[in-house]
Order: sequence, then C-alpha cells, then structure tokens
Amino acid sequence: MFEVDISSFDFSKYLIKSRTSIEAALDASLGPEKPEELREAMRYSLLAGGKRLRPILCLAACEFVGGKPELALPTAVALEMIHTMSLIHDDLPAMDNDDLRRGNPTNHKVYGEAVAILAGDALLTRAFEMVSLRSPGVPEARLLKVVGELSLMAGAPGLVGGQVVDLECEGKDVDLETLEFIHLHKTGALLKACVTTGALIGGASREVLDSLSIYANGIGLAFQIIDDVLDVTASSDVLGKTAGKDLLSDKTTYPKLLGLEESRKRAKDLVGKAKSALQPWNMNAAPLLSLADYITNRDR
Ligand code: GRG
Repeated sequence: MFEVDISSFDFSKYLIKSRTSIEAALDASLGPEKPEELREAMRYSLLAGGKRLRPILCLAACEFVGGKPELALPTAVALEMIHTMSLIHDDLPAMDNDDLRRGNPTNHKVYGEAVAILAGDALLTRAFEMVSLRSPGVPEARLLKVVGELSLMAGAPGLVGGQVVDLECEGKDVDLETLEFIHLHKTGALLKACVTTGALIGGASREVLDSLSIYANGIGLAFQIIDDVLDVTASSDVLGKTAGKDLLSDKTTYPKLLGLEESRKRAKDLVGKAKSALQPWNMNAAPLLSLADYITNRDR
C-alpha cells in the first residue's frame, strides 16, 4: 500500500497561507448591502475569527484531487457562511441561548434577535450565491453538484435534522447510537460537505469521492467528540465560547457516556481510520492528513 510521508510538510505555514486567502475572500464576499445594520450584523459574525477549518478542508480536498484551490475559494467562503449562520442561530435564546461566541458577544446580544435571525438568513442565501453566481472558471455541471451537496448537508438530512434531534434530547438519557446520529448530522454533515464539494470542484472521480466520504465521516465525528471533550476541559477564554455548557444544559456527550480518556481514544481511532481511507490514492494528501491530526490535537 502507498504510504504518504508528511514529515517534511510545513503544516503551520500551510494553515497561515490558507487562512490568509480565506480571510481576504470572506472580507470581499460581503458587498455594500443595504440596510447598513444587516451588513454590519453579517460582517460581525463572519469576520470574527474562528479556526476556518471548513474552508481550509474544502481547499485541501480540491488540491488532493489535483484541482486548483483558488477555483474552490468561493465555495470555501460559502461553507464558512453556512457554518457562521448555524452558529448565529444556535446561540439564539430559542436554541442554545449563549452570550459568547468567538470571544465576542453573540450576534443577537449586539443586534437583537430579529436582525440576528435575518443576518443568518442572508449569510445562508449568500452562500448559494457564492457557488452559483460567483465561482468563475468552474464548469456549471460541477457547480450544480456542489449546490445539491450543500442543500442536502445543510438541510433536514444534515445540520437542521441533527440540531432538531439534539434539542429534543436535552435533559433526556441518550444512548451512544443517538448521540452518534446527532454528531454526524449536526457537525459531521457540513464537514463532509467541505471535503466533497472541494473534491467535486477539482473534478474527483466517483471512487475518490467514496474514499473522501469515509475520510470525512471519520474526521467529522472525531471533531465533535473533541468538541465535547474541550467543553469539559478547556476554559471559556481559550474556547471563545462558554465552557461547561453541555453539563449546564444537561446534554449527553461522549465524555458523559464514555469518560474523557475513552472519548479521546475514540476520536484518535476515528482519525486513524479516516487517514487510512486516503492511503490508496497517490495524490496530494499531506494537507488532508495533517488536518485530520489537527482535529484531535487542537486545544480550542
Ligand atoms: C444551516 C439551514 C441551517 C440551519 C442551522 C442552528 C442549526 C441549524 C444547527 C446548529 C449546528 C451547530 C452549531 C453545530 C455545532 C458545530 C460546532 C462543533 C461548531 C464549532 O465549530 P468550530 O470549533 O468553531 O470550528 P469556529 O469558531 O472555530 O469556526
């Protein structure tokens, strides 16, 4: 089997370079919207920092299949817009009711609930505009597939469905199977969309897409397990969001069901399997392999 040596890959440099191009594209993506308050509310959350893991994954998947990452940049921006929209709505009083996000007061604390909901709506719809109308140089047939993938992963079969089950389960005893369903939909679906859309733009074959789906499912679940672990072990200052929130809202999490050590081990195993799915392909795998490790080693 083909083994990829990533020891000479400078991942820190890669992260800085990717984040720099993503921040510039995010900044340029919000035009002179009217009214001003909507524009401000959209910019407030979209440009508030964050790890930018989703757009980076999209660019890395495009590179993996031999595509030019700059062609995937508008879709990478779209993914960050959908993610940011989901955070704004998740923080609302009707959902997680949180005051702190990315180290700042949440959107509705600054702009009020109505504008926060509408800023989320505007980011979600702008995401589809980025793909369908603002992706020069990408064949339309590929863009159509990307739109389809984003619709599925963000909607009822993905994020929205996962969030509904998550809310329904608050305060109830939840088994591992239900918890895995929540994590794979609420968090994993969008991470999967990052990988598949980047690969679609790069022109991936069905076989490569299948391997990338296995990779994406593994890192998606591992990402949320580590999120559960960090909720217990990290401070609000480091996380930029309220720590200890899961215990407070009586949520079932991996640490609650399996303990911290077993949760960490499970995330590590998932990442190992995710990386193995890429091994058969003699492609530009160093960024995706390093991103998988980053998911389990991160502290925020
Ligand atoms: C997308 C149509 C549509 C609706 C949204 C509110 C909702 C439905 C879903 C909630 C999804 C949610 C907030 C899942 C949690 C995902 C998660 C672990 C977020 C934290 O991601 P990080 O750590 O955050 O990557 P940063 O700030 O670094 O980007």
